[in-house]
Amino acid sequence: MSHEVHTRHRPFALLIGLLAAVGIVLAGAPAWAHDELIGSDPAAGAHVDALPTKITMTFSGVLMDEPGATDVVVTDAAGTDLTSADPVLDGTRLTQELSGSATGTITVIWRVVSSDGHPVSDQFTFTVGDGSAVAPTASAPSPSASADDADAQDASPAVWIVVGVVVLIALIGTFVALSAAKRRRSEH
Ligand SMILES: [Cu+2]
Repeated sequence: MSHEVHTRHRPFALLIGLLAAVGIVLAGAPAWAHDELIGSDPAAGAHVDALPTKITMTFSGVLMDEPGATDVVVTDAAGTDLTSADPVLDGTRLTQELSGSATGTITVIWRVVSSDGHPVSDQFTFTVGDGSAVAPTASAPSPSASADDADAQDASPAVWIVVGVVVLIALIGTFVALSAAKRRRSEH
């Protein structure tokens, strides 16, 4: 996004800045918060011995359970679908049953509707089998998987609100400037 400020329009730029600031404050209100994936089993990036019979995902808020709102796609490296039923949503927990004995990199693509009514989606992978020469670690798999990719989405609401406010003000400003120019022209 360009932050160019034309000196001729300095008061206008100041107005945009003020309104953008208001937008940022509004964006911080809880009503704008999206639910995010806070953990899964298997965790993102985990190595497991065999394909589990199900994947569970835990979200930061109670998701909206509407027809078609929730979707989970689980595939192996070849793109084979591994799901064996529709995903089951229970409050903050989403469960997807799997079938088969796929190995290698498993990709989980999910889409849910956040408690604020907005769709949220992302994906993560985990690995079944040792795949390569990677020695399995003796420790237990860590149950708390942070969804790294989800963080990137968190910033977007505030940014888009600011962009929206700036665009709106720019449109109003353009309209006002054009009307003023037209008025001036007709006066002479
Ligand atoms: Cu939202």
